[in-house]
Amino acid sequence: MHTEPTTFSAEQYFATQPPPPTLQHDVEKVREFLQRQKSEGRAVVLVTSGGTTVPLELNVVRFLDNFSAGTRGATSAEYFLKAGYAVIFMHRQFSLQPFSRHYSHSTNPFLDFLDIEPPQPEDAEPTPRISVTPNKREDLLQVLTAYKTVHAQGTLHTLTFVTVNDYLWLLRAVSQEMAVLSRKAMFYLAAAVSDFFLPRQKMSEHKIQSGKGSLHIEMDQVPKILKPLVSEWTPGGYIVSFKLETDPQLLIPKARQALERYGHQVVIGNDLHRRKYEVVFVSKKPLPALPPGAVDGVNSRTEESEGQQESGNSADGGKQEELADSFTETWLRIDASETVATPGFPVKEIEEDIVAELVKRHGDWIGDSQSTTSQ
Ligand code: 9Z3
Repeated sequence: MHTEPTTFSAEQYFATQPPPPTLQHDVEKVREFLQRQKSEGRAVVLVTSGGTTVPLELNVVRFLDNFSAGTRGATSAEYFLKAGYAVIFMHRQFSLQPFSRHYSHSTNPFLDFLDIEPPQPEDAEPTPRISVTPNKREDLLQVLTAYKTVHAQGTLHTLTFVTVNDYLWLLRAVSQEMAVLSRKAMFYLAAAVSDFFLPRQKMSEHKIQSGKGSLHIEMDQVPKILKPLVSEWTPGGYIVSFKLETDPQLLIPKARQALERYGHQVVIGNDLHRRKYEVVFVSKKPLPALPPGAVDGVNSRTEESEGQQESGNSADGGKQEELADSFTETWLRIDASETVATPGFPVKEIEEDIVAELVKRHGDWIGDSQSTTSQ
């Protein structure tokens, strides 16, 4: 059967695609969490993390997915918690999570640093004990202490999604709840969300059969939900989206385009292969204060970023050049070698610097509104 592609506005999307069955329950829990954080005076950040799936059948056997492991989101959530934020961590089921992420990779499996000690003669019960390998104790103690503290304070709330549909419904519902925090809410949209989906009305009910030879599927575009997020669902929130590209020349033009379209506060651009040690903050002027060591993209633009802009221009007939003056770019870079575990050297995570910069900008943003309202 051939059907025409449909362009869904956000409104049409939610009117035609069904909500996930757990939505109501999830929203109630989020509401309770937010009320507590509000009464305790905390700022709250919604961190989205991991990839979304796009099911191809209603009784789903096959789906499209993407590469995201959830490292950016899980790592950033830890730094936000450390900075005193309460965190709603909305992540793809089974992707990395704050704290446990340190031990869930196959490069650092936790079973490898647990020892079995045989029972001692003085033990009442002749059962072996489990202990932590001595050279791993310090690291584990740090992670465990941070984890226990967060649990005791009740500052981390976790939600899960699998499909792009789950993600969209949850994002809308959670952001609407977060509106009660006004400027004290931050949105850190690091999840890698599919741009395409198969509407329920076009899905095959049962497993697609292989007998007909090749498979042709035409997908529709996922609606751009940043627009209603910014203007309707959570007015006042500080919104940070991510832009992922594999062609570095597109990074800044695309980030600017997103800011122009949606009118939010920051787009963090990252290149697929360089994302662990280099990102660029793109925002509208006026210029915020720069972090120590960061390169000012407007006043002392590097050769490299000039080059990126010029080649970005060709695609849009000079529009980028016109726009260049109203944007600022701040590159955050760390040494790639520091991101790899080396005995005797601490691993540096770029998320530490990303979060520090955002906490500062968000603080300014909250402060701005207080000075405006008190006037
Ligand atoms: C990102 O760009 C994230 O930084 C990564 C993190 C997905 C690259 P990992 O989970 O990777 O640490 O493995 N997220 C946003 C990607 C995205 O889909 N952005 C949309 C776009 O680029 C806009 S919302 O069009």
